[in-house]
Amino acid sequence: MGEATVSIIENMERRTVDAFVKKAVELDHELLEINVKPVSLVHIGRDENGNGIAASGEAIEEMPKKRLAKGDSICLDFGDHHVGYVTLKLASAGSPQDAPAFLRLKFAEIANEILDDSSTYEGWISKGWIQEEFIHIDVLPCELKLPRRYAFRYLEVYAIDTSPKFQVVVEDAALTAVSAVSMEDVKPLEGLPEDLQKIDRASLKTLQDCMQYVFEDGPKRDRRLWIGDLRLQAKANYATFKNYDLVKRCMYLFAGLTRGDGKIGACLFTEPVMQVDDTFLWDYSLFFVSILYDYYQETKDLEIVKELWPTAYCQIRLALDDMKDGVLDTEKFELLAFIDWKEGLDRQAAAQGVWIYCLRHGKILAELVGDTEALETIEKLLTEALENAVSHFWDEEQGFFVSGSRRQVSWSSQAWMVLADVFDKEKSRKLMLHLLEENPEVGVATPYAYHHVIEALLHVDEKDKALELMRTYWGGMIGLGADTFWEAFDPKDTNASPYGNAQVNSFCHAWSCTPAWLLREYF
Ligand code: RAM
Repeated sequence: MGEATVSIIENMERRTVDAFVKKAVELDHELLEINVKPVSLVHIGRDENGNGIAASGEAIEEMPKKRLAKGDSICLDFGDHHVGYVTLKLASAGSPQDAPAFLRLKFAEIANEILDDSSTYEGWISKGWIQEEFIHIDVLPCELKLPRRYAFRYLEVYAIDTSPKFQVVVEDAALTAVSAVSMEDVKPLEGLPEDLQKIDRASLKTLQDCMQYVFEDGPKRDRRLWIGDLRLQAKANYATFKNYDLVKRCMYLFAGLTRGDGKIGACLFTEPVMQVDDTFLWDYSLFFVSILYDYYQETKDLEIVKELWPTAYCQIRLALDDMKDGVLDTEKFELLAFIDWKEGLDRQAAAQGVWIYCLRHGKILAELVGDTEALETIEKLLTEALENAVSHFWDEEQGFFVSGSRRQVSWSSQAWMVLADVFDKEKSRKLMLHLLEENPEVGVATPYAYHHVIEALLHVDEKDKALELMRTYWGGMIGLGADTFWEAFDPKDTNASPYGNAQVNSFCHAWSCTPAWLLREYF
């Protein structure tokens, strides 16, 4: 091909890509706003296991009567998890204000965060995510309008210092909560036992608070669009809020903001400009195929499939670059595929499951758009992938899929191979039961991976077992006071974090919202 031809093709591709971003921009929207007031003052303490709990304190009407001198604090409870902007009306009491009021404000999604001491934080991601402000106020009274958006239920106001002569008074507090959707748009599930209703409610709230200008992974952190999270959010959204435009917008963004090599990045930023991040996760880029497939199944919108199919198919072809001998080359980089944050997890077998799962969806999309060449390629890849799943990973003696050179048996490997339909339903069912019985040590670290275990159980019609796990895992978070579900949860270690310290964990995390979908679809 001559140089001129290449550049014409490149320009054409560039134009399509720009057109996708333009379409995403056209689908931008105003957020819904609601005004929320704190409902009471609470005392934050610890239960017998050391977990933070909020004990009911005083009526909110008492707040303006409180005088905060050096070392005093109050904790406002906004009654539920919210995402939004806060304004405080502050005044002084006592003698004239003869020094700045020096305040610390802590915003907390769960009670534990109020008890955390940020000065001890030594995790590997930025401390900047901790929702805490240190503020000097020279002149009281004042209206303190905080510029950041916070995700929280509790707000602690702590007077680091005033002076011996004056105190600070919080006269009023107001929150403008924002989201793309309203909780009133979804009918809560009726007729279910109370614990499941609570799980459903917290799932819906999680999803609502993550639905902003894009589907965010978590409104506390990272506050951006991750494609692995988007896949589960979109499915939960179809069963609940049904905001199709937001999914469409996010698909256009990923398709319009691919990396230089055509790969879809793991996440993207919408500010200060729209740009793809340089983090790449092999499974995440493949999920673009599944997201498009799911969108079609829900809306039957063939036009968008035609438009985005080339981008989707490109992910399948580019995925081959990272494969060796028909499986993901994890020797290249251990975290080439995400799968879960579980420490020590070997991701190769689970990645094979994802590969097959996405190829199956790709095959249906290729048929739909009539791309016979792609269809032929995908069919070939699928046959090979299924053969490799068994020849590389199946251990007949143990009755499990094993992963990597360590031949590791993990929950995620089994779940993904079942979701990929490597075996027929009955054999997959037996595998899942064997998994529950043997309970291999390499379990899961996040609701994201736990979701796939539950979905695999539902896939083989083991509804009771699925429900049992949902009740213990998601119910476990409810038992610890969750209003929304968390990014990471280990029932045996409530302080677990993928980041070396739970202070930066997100406690309203998109990928944990799936019970709202599963309960509606399967029960
Ligand atoms: C974290 C976020 C996000 C997830 C990635 C892989 O940074 O929690 O939700 O998709 O990891």
